[in-house]
Amino acid sequence: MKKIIFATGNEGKMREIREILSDLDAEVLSMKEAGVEADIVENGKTFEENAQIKAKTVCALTGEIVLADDSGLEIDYLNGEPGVYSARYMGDAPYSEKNAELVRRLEGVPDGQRTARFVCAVAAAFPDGRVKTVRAAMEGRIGYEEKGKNGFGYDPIFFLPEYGCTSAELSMEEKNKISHRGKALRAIREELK
Ligand code: ITT
Repeated sequence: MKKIIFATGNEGKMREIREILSDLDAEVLSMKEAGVEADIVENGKTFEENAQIKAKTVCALTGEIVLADDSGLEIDYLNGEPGVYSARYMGDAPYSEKNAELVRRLEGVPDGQRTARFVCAVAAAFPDGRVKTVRAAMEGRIGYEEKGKNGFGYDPIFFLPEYGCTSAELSMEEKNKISHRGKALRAIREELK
């Protein structure tokens, strides 16, 4: 069976990735499972650049097909912040504090101006040097407080108007059907067949 390494250390992402790629005729291994240790410097300016850096670095180290996800939350009222810095925003503070701070920064801002999106770029790096990159987004709004226990990161404050709940209140299967990550991975899946 074909082996694919997913260059991520984020377990929340990895759970979703396994479900989304479950019908792929390949064994999908996390970096940890593949025994890869790499301290990758994500110094790209875009989600695409960072996804490519991660995928290419691990592909060069292993000689295997490698996928990587670079994602984040763009809040329009904050000029796209935290964006590509979503993982680094407020350093090691727990997400309960990061979420509370973002809600605080939008205090008094009406619904119509609370628009935001989760963005995900996925890069696939192949041992022959080819690199393929796709991007997808999920549109929503910043809520007024944390709601829901599913998902990870900023999910509890990401309100989906059509569903009347946050992405942390959806089951993983429901989130994967509509999420930035689900859409990007389904788009790149064709390249892996
Ligand atoms: P890897 O680089 O090892 O994959 P990371 O967490 O550092 O893990 P990123 O640099 O891509 O990954 O940062 C993505 C951050 O964006 C992530 O840590 C969350 O804070 C946020 N994020 C992305 N997708 C999300 C989602 O589906 N739900 C909630 N938060 C998300």
